[in-house]
Amino acid sequence: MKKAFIILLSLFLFSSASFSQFTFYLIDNFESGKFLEGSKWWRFGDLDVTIVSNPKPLNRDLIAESCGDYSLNFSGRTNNWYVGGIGTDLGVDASRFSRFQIDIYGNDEYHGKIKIEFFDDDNFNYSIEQDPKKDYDPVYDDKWVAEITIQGKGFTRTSIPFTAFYDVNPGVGDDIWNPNQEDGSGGLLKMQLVAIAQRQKSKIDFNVDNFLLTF
Ligand SMILES: [Ca+2]
Ligand SMILES: [Ca+2]
Ligand SMILES: [Ca+2]
Ligand SMILES: [Ca+2]
Repeated sequence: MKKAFIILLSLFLFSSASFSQFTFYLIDNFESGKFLEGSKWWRFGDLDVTIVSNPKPLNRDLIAESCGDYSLNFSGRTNNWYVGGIGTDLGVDASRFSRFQIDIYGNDEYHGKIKIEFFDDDNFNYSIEQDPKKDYDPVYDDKWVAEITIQGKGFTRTSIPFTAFYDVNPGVGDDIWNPNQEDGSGGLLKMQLVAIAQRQKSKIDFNVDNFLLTF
């Protein structure tokens, strides 16, 4: 109970000063001890994912404590930078939020990057049509990307404002960040996390946790 309270408290502290209302949208924190592949998540490329127990922090560490018991390990090797990723359907009106937050536990040896990808619905049909012949790029909707460099050991919290994401398909969609469910748009429909190695031929190995939309 105490632990649950600490987790909740730290999420509040880092998402908003307001205690009066629910101030974040939790995408996943893996505290179920399961990676729901096939129902909640899909996986692509050569990325391996495993639920792992979080190390107990040696000193007080609010962010490590807020990661609870479990996080999701990403591992894999590549000959050409790209390893693979995971994705989930969101289907939320994200217009009341302004940031994406994630906690990442790095590795001494392998750093690399994680790309965060968001898809908003611009042709008002609650779906992201993708072209399987063109890397599954969206046909009618925007794709927004931001990148995070993986640090060393310990949980690093990153909070990226939506304004820092950039549209990677100018001319497709309306090139406007509009994750709101208005006029028949499904809003923010989908998120993917993609692992990129630090060197062309290398490995990745890090844990991710607490995917949130926040203020
Ligand atoms: Ca967790
Ligand atoms: Ca669409
Ligand atoms: Ca676009
Ligand atoms: Ca858009």
